[in-house]
Amino acid sequence: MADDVSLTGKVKAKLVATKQAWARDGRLLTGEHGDPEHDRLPPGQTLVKDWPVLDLGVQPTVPEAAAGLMIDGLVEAPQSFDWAALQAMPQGEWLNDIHCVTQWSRYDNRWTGVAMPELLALARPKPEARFVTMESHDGYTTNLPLADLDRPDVLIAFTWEGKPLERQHGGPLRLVLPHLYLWKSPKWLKRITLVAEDQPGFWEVRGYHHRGDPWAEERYA
Ligand SMILES: Nc1nc2c(c(=O)[nH]1)N[C@H]1C(S)=C(S)[C@@H](COP(=O)(O)O)O[C@H]1N2
Ligand SMILES: [Mo]
Repeated sequence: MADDVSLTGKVKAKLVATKQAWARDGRLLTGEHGDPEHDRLPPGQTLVKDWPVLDLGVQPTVPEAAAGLMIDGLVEAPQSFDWAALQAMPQGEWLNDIHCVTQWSRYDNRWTGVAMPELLALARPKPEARFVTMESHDGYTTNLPLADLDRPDVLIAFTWEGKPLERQHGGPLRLVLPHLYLWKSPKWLKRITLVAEDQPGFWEVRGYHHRGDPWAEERYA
């Protein structure tokens, strides 16, 4: 699968160092606990109208022929969906708000894609699977409790606002997981591995929270 993928750009070492320092210093923390029932903006966040691009600086070009998703690890039936298989799954539409730990939030993003529980159900998680690690074409990794992935509001997205997802935002496919900070939503996703023990990913080993609930300001570990 990865053979057709070309990488452009190089890792932004300065951005990584800055974000690591934020985690060390506990930057942006307000100490408030937001209430999603009454508020729309989580504590410490700023609303933006445009859609910022945030990544390590290495943006892969993934042709549809090379795009797909593997679901493996602690599952009864490991899956390897190619692009056509993903398109053949039941498609849905979602509208949600997204929240990046570097402080911006963006309201009313309209996506189409496939609901994550539909894909996980085909793989049939084993009872001992409690966490996932996710891997992308740029080498990025992040981790989650399986329960946070296996929700009907979590999707593999192919379009945004009616257009194919742009490469800079993770096209041709990315995860969209709106209830946690956006670093838990890998762009250019290629693999989800179910595991028994939590395994920290790229930002989590650099001081970021293992779960990342924006309402509880779970920015840092
Ligand atoms: N593959 C990959 N996915 C990633 C990242 C990354 O560097 N590589 N950055 C994360 C971070 S920190 C954020 S805030 C969002 C940004 O998504 P956007 O660029 O579409 O706004 O992608 C997340 N997913
Ligand atoms: Mo982010």
